Amino acid sequence: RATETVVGPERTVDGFAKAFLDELNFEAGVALKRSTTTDQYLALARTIRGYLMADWLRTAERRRQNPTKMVGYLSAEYLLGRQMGNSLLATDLGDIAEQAMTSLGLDFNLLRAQEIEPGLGNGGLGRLAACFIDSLASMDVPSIGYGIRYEYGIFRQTFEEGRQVEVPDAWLSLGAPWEFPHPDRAVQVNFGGTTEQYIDGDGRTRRRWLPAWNVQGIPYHYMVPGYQNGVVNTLRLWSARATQEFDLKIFNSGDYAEAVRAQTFAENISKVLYPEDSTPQGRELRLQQQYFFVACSLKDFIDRTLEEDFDLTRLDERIIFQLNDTHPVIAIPEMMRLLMDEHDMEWAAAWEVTSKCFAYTCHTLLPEALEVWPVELMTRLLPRHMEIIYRINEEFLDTVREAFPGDELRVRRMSVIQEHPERAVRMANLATVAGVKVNGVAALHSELLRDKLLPDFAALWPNKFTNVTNGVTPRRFIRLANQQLSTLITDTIGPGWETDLERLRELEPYADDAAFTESFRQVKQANKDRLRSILSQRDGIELPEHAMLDVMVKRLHEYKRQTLKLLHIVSMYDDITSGRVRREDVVPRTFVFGAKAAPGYFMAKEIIFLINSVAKTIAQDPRVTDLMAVAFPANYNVTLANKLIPAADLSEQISLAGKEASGTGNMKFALNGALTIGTDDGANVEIRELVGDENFFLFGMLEPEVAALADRGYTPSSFYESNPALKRAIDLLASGHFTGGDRSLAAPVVDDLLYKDRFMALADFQSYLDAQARVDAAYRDVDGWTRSAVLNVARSGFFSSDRSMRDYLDRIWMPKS
Ligand code: DL6
Repeated sequence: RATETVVGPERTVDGFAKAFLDELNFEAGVALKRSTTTDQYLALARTIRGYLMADWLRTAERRRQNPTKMVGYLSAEYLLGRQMGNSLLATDLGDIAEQAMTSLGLDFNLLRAQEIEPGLGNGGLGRLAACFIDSLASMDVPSIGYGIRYEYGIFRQTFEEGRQVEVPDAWLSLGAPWEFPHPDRAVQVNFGGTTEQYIDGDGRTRRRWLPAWNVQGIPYHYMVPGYQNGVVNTLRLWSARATQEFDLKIFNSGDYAEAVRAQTFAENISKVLYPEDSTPQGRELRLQQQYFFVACSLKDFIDRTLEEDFDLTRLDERIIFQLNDTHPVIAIPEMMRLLMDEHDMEWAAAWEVTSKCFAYTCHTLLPEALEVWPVELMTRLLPRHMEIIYRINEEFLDTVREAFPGDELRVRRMSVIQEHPERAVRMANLATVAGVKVNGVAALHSELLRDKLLPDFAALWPNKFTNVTNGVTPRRFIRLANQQLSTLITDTIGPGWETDLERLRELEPYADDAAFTESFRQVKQANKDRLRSILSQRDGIELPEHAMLDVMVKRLHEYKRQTLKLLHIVSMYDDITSGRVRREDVVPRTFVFGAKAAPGYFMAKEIIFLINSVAKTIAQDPRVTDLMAVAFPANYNVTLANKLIPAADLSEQISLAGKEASGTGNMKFALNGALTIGTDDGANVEIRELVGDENFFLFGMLEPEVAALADRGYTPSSFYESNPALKRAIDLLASGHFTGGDRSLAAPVVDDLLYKDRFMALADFQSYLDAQARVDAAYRDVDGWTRSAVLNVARSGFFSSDRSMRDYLDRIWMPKS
């Protein structure tokens, strides 16, 4: 039999052009001169992926030949961003592809712009997962990502009269050239029904699940290329399909809706990304999604292991599943069920291995964001799992009682089952009980997680808790996003920094080099010019040419405090229009916001409306247009982030201390030479430590001060009464000046700030204003600012997601000891 050797297309302009035409003519069946831009985009994508294919097959074969312990990243979200640029970078085919397209008379950049990014995530958590799988491939770590192939990802945001309107994200509408469906490898997933006791063939009493309904999980494979290293890992996303086709008999009787009812019901499971961020609410479909994808993934992995004839009692030698937040935690009872009910293991043996196969990452500090599932729902949807959870809990609580005799309050706090306000399963507790390790995502977060969120668990198992500070991939967020900066870095310190980001340190001496800093400034200006032209074309937003670019992009959430930013803007506007400051003393600024609000989050949507109202009023007021502008381009996503971040001068990271678990945008900005104005929160703490106090604008209460103020009783109105600048800003907002004279339109946000202000924006206002004054002074000193910006780049190498992966490997996945 001939041996299979997979050879990709030739790496020449002609070879590329030929492969492209083959795709267009023979795969799509279209002649070049009759082809549409979409045809050409699809053919280009398929051509590029053709170059990755040989590496993909080789990587898989190499891993099969030498099976070792793998990392299974279980995440309900992957915010991948566009694939084409990343694939071109990974294969180093950019120039060849461009020349090939030009040789065929095609506009390469126009074709690249056709791609709709797969927005299969809500925000930071999903983007982090995408950075991590990029790093794992770039570091050649045997790993696989598992998730859900949502038919509709995060909604597309539009604005109507300043208000957010959500439009479905039909990201698959042009076809999906980056995915490989494998319906032949479908997996069955059961739901509902009951459980029963029975006697098995060996006379043992056992329990089993008698499910009521099922769906199929179809795997879709995505390539995850490493950076120019010949490695291509796999991301396996599951799509739900009905087990049975539609009912032909009912269809023929004319009741079309009923005929496809079961199909629609099943396919709903992977239809839409759950539109929540940080405040998950228990909804049945969401639990179905979670169970659906972990059931598919665990079965998939166990089947692979069995192909190898591997003893499942040693499964932990083959896999460590990282649980990306609580969304995949139902994998724990599912693993127990699989091992016991389908692979005949006893409880003790199954627990022994299960409790070595999972580790849990917590991504929040808001207690309300810790998922709980009502026992009623869990019992109805997953009755066997509920039984298993009860037993895990029973044994766990015995351990607690043994360690802390007579402390029933502690037992109640630690129980996997909460009793009030309703009986529910606490997924974070379950993950902590079963996980080998629990980690937070920045040093401060891990500390607070251990000491404030899960202190009882830390008292029982201090060694279970660890930290891995988040990171971002330098490939996408420097090389792809900021090509000019990348070239400057490579010209200065040589190649290779993309996979060894600490090498950016070598730039430090250049912070005082006149030629380098001049080039650095030119790069920033070019990125600003590019952004101005993109926003003009994309959103019809015209930005002034010369102004400090002050950017706040992230999900809209009260704890992130977009309102504090808004108060600063209003205050600046008020100072200028009332003549309180001399015009020549004002440092012109352009403020850019990018933020989506969860569709059901009332206050977040009111804040968006108010920002847009302020932006509009400012744009129409000739007294200020030469000094300030506010832009809020709709639909902030990974693609826009890549254009915005490299252009920014100032990065706004202003959450209330103790509320932002880490942040990753903060890292991307620093790496692209923006200075941060920020609180002592999340990864800001580490950014400041690394870049140096003098290159970071710190403000606001520290976390213990926040806690002390909350304990004393926080009354926002007292800050309003005692601070004239704050009072003026709030009064102006409340007056209706920005809302066409209608006070009621500003009232929801203003009243909330005055009477509630859960995240203490008013308490931090003065400190924020003072820090902004320091920003202005620093920006006036052009050389000093550039120096700080260079040092931010040079000292932020720590925030590569490659480092995060090394930390996970050393501390959690494959510790040496
Ligand atoms: O760890 C990734 C990202 C952090 O950078 C953010 O600080 C954090 O808010 C976010 N968390 C979530 C999930 N919230 N909950 N649960 O998106 O994770």
